[in-house]
Order: sequence, then C-alpha cells, then structure tokens
Amino acid sequence: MERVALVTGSTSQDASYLFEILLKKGYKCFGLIRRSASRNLWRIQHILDKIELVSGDLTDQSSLDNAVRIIKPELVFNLAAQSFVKDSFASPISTCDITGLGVVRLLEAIRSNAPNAKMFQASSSEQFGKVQETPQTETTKFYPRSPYGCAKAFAHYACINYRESYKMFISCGIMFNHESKRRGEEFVTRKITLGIARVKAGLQDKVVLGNLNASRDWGHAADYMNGAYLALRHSEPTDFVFATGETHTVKEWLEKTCEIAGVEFWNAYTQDVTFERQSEVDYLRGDSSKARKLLGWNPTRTFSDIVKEMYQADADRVQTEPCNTSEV
Ligand code: NDP
Ligand code: GDR
Repeated sequence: MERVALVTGSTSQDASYLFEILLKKGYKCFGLIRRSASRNLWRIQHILDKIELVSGDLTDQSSLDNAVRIIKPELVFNLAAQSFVKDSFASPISTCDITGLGVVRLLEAIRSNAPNAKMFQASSSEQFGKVQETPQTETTKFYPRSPYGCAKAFAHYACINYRESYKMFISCGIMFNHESKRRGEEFVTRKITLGIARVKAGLQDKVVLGNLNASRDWGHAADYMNGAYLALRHSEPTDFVFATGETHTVKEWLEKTCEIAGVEFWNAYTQDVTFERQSEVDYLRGDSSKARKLLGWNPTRTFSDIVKEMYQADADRVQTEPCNTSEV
C-alpha cells in the first residue's frame, strides 16, 4: 500500500526539509497551503513537481476535514502556525486562532476522517518561556511569555488530551530554535546573516537589532525535521525535546557572523527598542536525552556550521538580489 503523508505549513522552512526526507523514504507527499495573493513557494520550488499541494487553512474546519478525508494520510505533520513571536503581541487573537485553536481543528479533522493516522505537533521551547529549570526537558513546567508561547502550550496540551482521550497516535516535538539558509528574514539569525552580508557588500550601514542578551539553543532545521520523522516511527506516541544542549546569546551570533564576514563587530549594528519584546524569554537550553536514547536522534551541525551556512548563502544572494532588510 502507498505510504501517504500530509504536511501543513507547506511553505515553511521546516516543511522544505521534511518533504525532502519523506520523499527519500518513498512517501507520497501532500502539502496543505492556504490561499494568498502571492504564493511564497521559493523554499519548495525544487520539489514542487514531486509533491501535491492541497488548499486548506488552520482557521477553517471544513477545509481541514476535506483535506484529511480525501488524502487519508498515514502521517500528519502539523508545521503550520503564526510562528513569529514578536508579531504575536500585535496579533494575539489571530495567533491563538491559528497556532492554538487551529491544532484542535486539525485534531478533530483527523479524529473524524483518519483516526489511525499518526500526527506530529510542532511544539516549541517558547512554551518554557521564563524557564523554571535548566536544562529544559519534557517534564519542565511551562511558563510562556508571549501570545505565541501561550497558544503553543495550549496546542501541546490539546494533543496530549486527544492522545489520552481517544488513543490517537500523537507525538509532540518540543523543538528549540532551528535555523537554516531557508529561515524567514524576520527571525534574528537570518536578519543578522543577511544584514551583515549587505553591510559587507556596502549595501547597508548597520543591522538594527533589539535585545542582544537573550540566549537561545540554536540547531539546524534539517536535523529537527529528521527528529519529527523519527518521532512518528517510534513505537509509542510521546513527547520529545529536540535541542543541541548548547546555548548562545544573540550577541554571540552577531559576533560569529561578523568574524566569518570579516566585518568590524562594533561598527556593524545599532539597537532600537522597536525590536524588543513586551516580555522576553531570556535563556533557553534543552536536554534532548530522551530523543537521543529512544530515537537515536542527534544534531549533526554545530553553532559555527550553521552560522557559516547561513552567512555564505546570504553573501551569495546579495550579489544577485540586493533586497532591503532594515524594516523587519
Ligand atoms: P515558518 O514561519 O517558516 O512557516 C509557518 C507556516 O505556517 C507557513 O507555511 C505559513 O503559510 C503557515 N501558516 C500560517 N498560518 C496558516 C493558516 N492559518 N493555515 C495554514 N497554514 C498557515 O515556520 P518554521 O518552519 O520556522 O516552523 C515550523 C513550525 O515549527 C511552526 O509551527 C513553528 O511554530 C514551529 N517551531 C519552529 C521553530 C523554529 O525554530 N523554526 C522552533 C519550534 C517550533 P504562509 O506561507 O501562507 O504564511
Ligand atoms: P524566537 O526567534 O522568538 O526565539 O522564536 P527570533 O529569532 O525572532 O528571536 C530570538 C531572540 O532574538 C532577539 N532579538 C531579535 N529578534 C528578532 N526577530 N529581530 C531582532 O531585531 C532582534 N533583536 C534581538 C529576540 O528578542 C529573541 O530573544 C523562534 C520562532 O521560530 C518560533 O516560532 C519558535 O517556536 C521559537 O524560535 C523556538
């Protein structure tokens, strides 16, 4: 029988890597995509002829019911979300509708139309927020610090509740920050690598940033999507932390990028409170022992590898597309 996977958030950084993994494993891949005036397909352009896109929106129950009923997937990966933390303060209602309630809509669509499907939920280290212990594990108490973090925590508990109430196979991956050359330009890592590439090319004076002291446990998106795939191959549904166990400040990311670029760090940036959060997550560092032990999962790229990959891709890109990032 053909193995069929449905991925929501088809245009995301993560879906682009997950589709590559699933295609290699022989899955027929469907990607849920919402309507938009201009489709944002650049991350999956190279595999568009190998996957099938279906219309659907996490805010619309009937579109999810239809997609799951027609596709009858064996695996469902829920990657769709309003995922930009800063914007969640400006749009708390729509963030909670998509990132929180949207997950319940998807769970209902699966329960009604493909109850034996296995589902992966993209949970987030933002659920730990003001951390209650370090390093953070699957059992660390949540203390979210943004509407996004609250919505993800709600979605996480909803998944556990459906797993326990209806015996559905639902696993949550509590993923710490993961980056790549396909990362959105609004996130700080990409803002820095693209901004410094532009500074180096003489296209921009400085990168304008907010809080440089926040610490994040940064890994690579391809590694984390391998973890998502492994989580659904595991014999039991459960929750896994995916993290490197290493933490670095935003300032360290900036310093490393400047070092690679050969740009003077002190001259390369300014700070503006516009880019600060109403309430910040100061420090994250995850303990992924459970995933390492049960799934044989390991992150394969170092902090330095990731910064280099992203800077190099952006340095190449500014030669052909000198776009402006100063507003994000
Ligand atoms: P992106 O921000 O790159 O992509 C988000 C995706 O969600 C886009 O495809 C977007 O589509 C889609 N989407 C947004 N709203 C809706 C909606 N109403 N209905 C259907 N689709 C929608 O995400 P990432 O690749 O960074 O992350 C993937 C998932 O993992 C997200 O759920 C994120 O919250 C979570 N996560 C990410 C981490 C990270 O560090 N990257 C860490 C922990 C969790 P469109 O193009 O139409 O906007
Ligand atoms: P985060 O990622 O909020 O951790 O969420 P982001 O890259 O937006 O911020 C990381 C840290 O950098 C600080 N910062 C800035 N951030 C942005 N975006 N722009 C700036 O100019 C800037 N200056 C400093 C932030 O204050 C923050 O402390 C990401 C998303 O992918 C979520 O969807 C995911 O769940 C979590 O990672 C884990």
